[in-house]
Amino acid sequence: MFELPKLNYPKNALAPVMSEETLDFHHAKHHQTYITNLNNLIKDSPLAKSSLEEIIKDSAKDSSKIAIFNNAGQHWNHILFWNCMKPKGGGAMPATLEKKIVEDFGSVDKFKEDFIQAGVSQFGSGWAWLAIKNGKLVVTKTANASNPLVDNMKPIFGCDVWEHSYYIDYRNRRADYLKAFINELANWEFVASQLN
Ligand code: MN3
Repeated sequence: MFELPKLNYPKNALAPVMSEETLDFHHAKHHQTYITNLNNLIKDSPLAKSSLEEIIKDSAKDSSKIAIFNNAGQHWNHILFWNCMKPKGGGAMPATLEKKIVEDFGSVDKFKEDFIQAGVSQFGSGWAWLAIKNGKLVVTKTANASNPLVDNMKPIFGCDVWEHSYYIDYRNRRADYLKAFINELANWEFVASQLN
């Protein structure tokens, strides 16, 4: 049985960049629903004993398991998403992360530009990602519940661009939400910790 992880910060601690109302709906309602659905879908099946990553990789290859894939993917994606934010986030990156980003993107600004563009250009619901692919950092995007694990990458930073993540606070302004996420919420210490 999968369970809703606790947030590492109080629900009002990201305001005004991300409001308590948004976090409350997003964590307690949306994320919880994915977990409830996933638990119901895998109960009494061989997948009930698998890890979340195993469930995602197994169901990604099997179109009859699309409901399992969607709910497992969204559970994994949201766990990462909550960890990628902190109160008064953004700002300077740990040296290890900054060095790697400059190496692979040319500059921190170029990485941020690419990341925001990935989120803005994701048509409909989905995610923008920073992931490790063959030892190199790449920016990518996925639709709906998918994530780069499916393509043998390791996602280390992700932004939810489903409307439920920003519509209360930003209405239709997805670009403003992405800019605020990366410049005022990002927990770069956590992201740096995922490099290894
Ligand atoms: Mn979401």
